Amino acid sequence: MTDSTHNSQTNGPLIVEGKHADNERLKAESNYLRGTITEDLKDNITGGFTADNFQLIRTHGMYQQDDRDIRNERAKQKLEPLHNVMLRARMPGGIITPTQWLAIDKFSREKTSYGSIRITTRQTFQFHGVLKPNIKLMHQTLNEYGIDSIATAGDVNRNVLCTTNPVESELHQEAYEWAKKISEHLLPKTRAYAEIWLDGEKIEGGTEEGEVEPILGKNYLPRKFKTTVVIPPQNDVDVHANDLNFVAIAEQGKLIGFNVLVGGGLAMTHGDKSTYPRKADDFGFVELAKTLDVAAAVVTTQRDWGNRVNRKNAKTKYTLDRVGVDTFKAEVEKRAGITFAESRSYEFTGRGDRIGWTEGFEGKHHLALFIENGRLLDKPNFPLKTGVAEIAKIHKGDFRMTANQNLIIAGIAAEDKAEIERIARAHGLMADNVSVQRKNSMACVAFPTCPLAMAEAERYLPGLVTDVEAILAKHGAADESIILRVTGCPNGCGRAMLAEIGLVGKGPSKYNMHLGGNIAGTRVPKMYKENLNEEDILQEIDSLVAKWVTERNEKEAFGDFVIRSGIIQEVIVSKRDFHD
Ligand code: SRM
Ligand code: SF4
Repeated sequence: MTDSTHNSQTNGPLIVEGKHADNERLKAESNYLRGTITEDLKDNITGGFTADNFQLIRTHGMYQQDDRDIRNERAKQKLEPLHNVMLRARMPGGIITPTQWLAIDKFSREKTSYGSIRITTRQTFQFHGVLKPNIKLMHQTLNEYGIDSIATAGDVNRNVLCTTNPVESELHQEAYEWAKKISEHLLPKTRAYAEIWLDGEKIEGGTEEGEVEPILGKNYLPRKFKTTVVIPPQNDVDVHANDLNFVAIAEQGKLIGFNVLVGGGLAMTHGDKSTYPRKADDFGFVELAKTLDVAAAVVTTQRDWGNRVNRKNAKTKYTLDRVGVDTFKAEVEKRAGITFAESRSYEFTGRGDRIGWTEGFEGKHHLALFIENGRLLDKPNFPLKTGVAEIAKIHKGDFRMTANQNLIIAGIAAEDKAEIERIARAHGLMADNVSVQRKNSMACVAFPTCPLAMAEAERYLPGLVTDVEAILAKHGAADESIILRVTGCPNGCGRAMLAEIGLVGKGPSKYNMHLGGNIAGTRVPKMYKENLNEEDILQEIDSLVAKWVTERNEKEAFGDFVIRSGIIQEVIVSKRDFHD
């Protein structure tokens, strides 16, 4: 089965005319992402970055933040917010070595205010709370260990995801190599990062568009851009959240090419019907040799046709809906010098990580650890972070961060299994009583660090899951689960817009409830009830679960049930159905 939905075939203008958003000016004037960041770094009067640099540091993988729990208190004391940066590393496929892990562990303990390592929904880690005097040191430390944070934020192609399952290792290895190649190919070519953070040799920026950035251009992309390589039947990377996806097609275990899916994305804005989550469209199959050409062609088409006037409608998903899927696809074919072949058959059957031990290729063992919300921190009785560091000290394989915010200790030799499990259990990283429901639940960061959060997410999820576990048990379904995701605002970082129950922050302790995603992650859920408080949410889940367990067909998943039984309408074409 191929997952094909041509969302729309409109033929709107290729270019949106009008006054460009201010971000376009600042990118154009930035001298290829340099701005005046170096000068700003020397300014000790403020802990933050000023003017355009506030935005430009994003293209170097950092966001300026402050602790929202103490913001009002500091304002009362007439103090500037406690500015710091969050850093997000570039880790295609989420692979990190034990030596690299020990380095980031040390930095997070010694130089960040929160002391945590946060595994993200896009297979990498974030530091939160790095003060200005430590920023350069941070980049230099990471660089020493072969890690950078180039283009993990901003209007560029972000960290490239790759299915994490190491069981079919030969195929995974090939797919991972492509994730790395695509990441490198689409990376900004400017030397700004090396110059600013690593004291690299200064090279003049170039003046002609295309001279320095042949793919991204002088103004970079109209908006953020996200890419995955996925190995069916696992859809752990959630392809429909991404602008560009390469679905690995194998014959006799060897990778032969990719089906290409374009135009997924999950964000929306409350009250703005021109924004909506949207699934990616299937463009067809391409042979391996043309992979990078296709990647560049999709990126450059979006670069040239994406909306630079209104950032809310600037992502690839809106470009496809404006110009028409066939028009966009034909342009990609022209630019890549190919004709897409008919998509090869594949099927997605799930998205979760196989928590616990699995045995794979060449007699190696893998231990997937469930990390709630991806937050690695030493908590009383749960020294999770120390546990991972202790494992890193003896582990000879590597670590793989998953897009479900978990961590796989991959490639463990048989003789090391017992000791690694002992360490994991002793540090609270492995427990037999974690429910399937908890493993299938996810939340974004939200408070206290995210400036856009409207409601709690990461801090709300653990208690909510305990309540949902109790509801399932009450209805005799303790061993079952519903894909439950919470995001603190409609940007959707916790991918609630691909969940069976998705909660989207609306205001303090208020959420919109969406229903109807499916297990495979190929359906967008639709709003069921608006502005629910935490008590309402539990009541709604209680009555929905009661109906599900009594009225469902055999083995019918919750998300399928709510659609079949008419509780919610299926979203087939987002632009038409989502706000309907
Ligand atoms: Fe996200 C912005 C956290 C995955 C859609 N996201 C943010 C910021 C940086 C807030 C900001 O702009 O100041 C958040 C920082 C919070 C913090 O304190 O750490 C933030 N996003 C995250 C992470 C850490 C959530 C997590 O719990 O793991 C994820 C980091 C991924 C990474 O490593 O790169 C994260 N963000 C996502 C995803 C999910 C995905 O990609 O699979 C989405 C939805 C998919 C999509 O893009 O459509 C997502 N984040 C957004 C958006 C909305 C973009 C849009 O199309 O409008 C914003 C806001 C923006 O860009 O204007 C945003
Ligand atoms: Fe912040 Fe909203 Fe993303 Fe959550 S969904 S991390 S609240 S931007």
